[in-house]
Amino acid sequence: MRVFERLFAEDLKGELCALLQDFEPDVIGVSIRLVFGDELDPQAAFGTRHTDLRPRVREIVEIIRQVSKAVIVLGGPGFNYYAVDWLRYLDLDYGIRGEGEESFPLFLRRFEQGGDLGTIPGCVVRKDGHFSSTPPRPVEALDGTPLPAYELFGMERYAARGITPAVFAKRGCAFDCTYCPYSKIEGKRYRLKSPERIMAEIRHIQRQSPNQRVMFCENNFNVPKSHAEAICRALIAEGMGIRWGTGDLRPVGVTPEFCQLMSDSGCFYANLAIESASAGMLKRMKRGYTVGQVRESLEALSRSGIPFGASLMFGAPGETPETIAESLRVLGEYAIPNGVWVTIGIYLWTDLQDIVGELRGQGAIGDQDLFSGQVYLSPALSRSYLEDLLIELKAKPGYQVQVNKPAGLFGWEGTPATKGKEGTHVCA
Ligand code: B12
Repeated sequence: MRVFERLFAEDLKGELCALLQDFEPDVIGVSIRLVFGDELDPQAAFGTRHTDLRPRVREIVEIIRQVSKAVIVLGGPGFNYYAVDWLRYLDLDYGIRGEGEESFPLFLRRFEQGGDLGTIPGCVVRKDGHFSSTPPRPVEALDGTPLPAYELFGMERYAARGITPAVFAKRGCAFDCTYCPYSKIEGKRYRLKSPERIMAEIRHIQRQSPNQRVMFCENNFNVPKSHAEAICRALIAEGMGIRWGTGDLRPVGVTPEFCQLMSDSGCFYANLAIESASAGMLKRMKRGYTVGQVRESLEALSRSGIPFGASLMFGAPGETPETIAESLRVLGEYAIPNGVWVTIGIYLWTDLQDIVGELRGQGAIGDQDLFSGQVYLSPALSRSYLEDLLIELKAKPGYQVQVNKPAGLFGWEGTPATKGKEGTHVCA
């Protein structure tokens, strides 16, 4: 098996063709991470970060087709939401939704030995112009999955770019936040990796990578809290000298004792995923915690010495200038060493987000094509208010703002906004 990493390609066509001609694979898996992503779109107002990445995937697939007869199979987090849309867009026959550890090897076995590819969990197949799919099946025992084949990736290249190796300590999410699809994708029941397995994974990373840091990449690192504590204790006991971070700490149970444990076990960074500090919005977004718990967490982290940041998400249904002011007031009371990341506008990725069903129910979006990118922004946030807000946020030390795709929003850039019923604005 060989891996081609698009991120490091300087001459995409030349390098990819050379690899394919040398290796001559029978099957090529293409992992799609993002549909709309991280790069600055120079056309967009106010430093929005939306860029349509689909043409880049198409470019890769077209290069493959020019030099290889291999069967192409799509997968990855950017594929899961859209499946058939991607196969149509790229004119391909196979993709696998969901977790790949069991399904992809099964696909390869059946491909080689014969058998029905269509019944493989998560498989989406086009046959005679018709698509059929089998529901994904989550991997039950994560400890039983092989350690990631980092030796195929050249980990030093990632380290040189400052990209930290990632560890998933569990899958699953018990919560129902209205804008997030995780609990539906991963299931509500937690499937935990044992601390022993996690330590083995970290040792494996240490052997392969010059990077002596890892990021825990699952949602809500501190849920279940006992699991997070067990990981911290195991890290202390192992004494590996590894430093770890998490991009998603839930503001519940972040006590001084818990912070101490995080700190003692080598935590170099934690993002407190607050999203809102308005009581009304926390309820509306079904975040499942209170402003009091947000404050307790900020208090404990502030005293812990852990370099932490916080994130906010503005613009969900019910958001008003007042609810935003409430959130900013709370955060303004604390020193947040690594700053605050503010996202404005809620991406509508998939029907698995409750907010999408809610908006469809209100007639605010119909059978709209989510694959082309849709963003929701509460209609109570007027254009002039948003312009002032952006100026206010950018003037705050340590605040970073991401505006999700305002193209067409309230006439920014000259395109009229799509106005839904009941005063909801949905921007395409
Ligand atoms: C960790 C993470 C991050 C971390 C990355 C840290 C790091 N060191 O890697 C950080 C915080 C930096 C990040 C940033 C962003 N992220 Co992010 N991130 C994730 C997250 C939680 C996990 C991705 C990951 O590492 N997975 C590890 C691998 C092993 O698991 P996996 O990807 O799920 O792969 C499995 C399957 O997909 C499948 N599979 C994967 N590839 C293939 C290939 C084939 C052929 C097959 C058959 C199967 C298969 O098998 C794998 C094992 O089961 C996902 C959400 C999620 N739970 O998937 C979002 C996610 C990928 N991120 C997302 C976004 C939007 C972003 C940002 C653009 C956020 C922003 N700023 O707006 C940036 C972009 C960064 C960039 N340039 O790429 C979105 C993408 C949505 C989309 N459809 O485009 C996701 C899906 C979250 C969401 N909103 O739903 N992210």
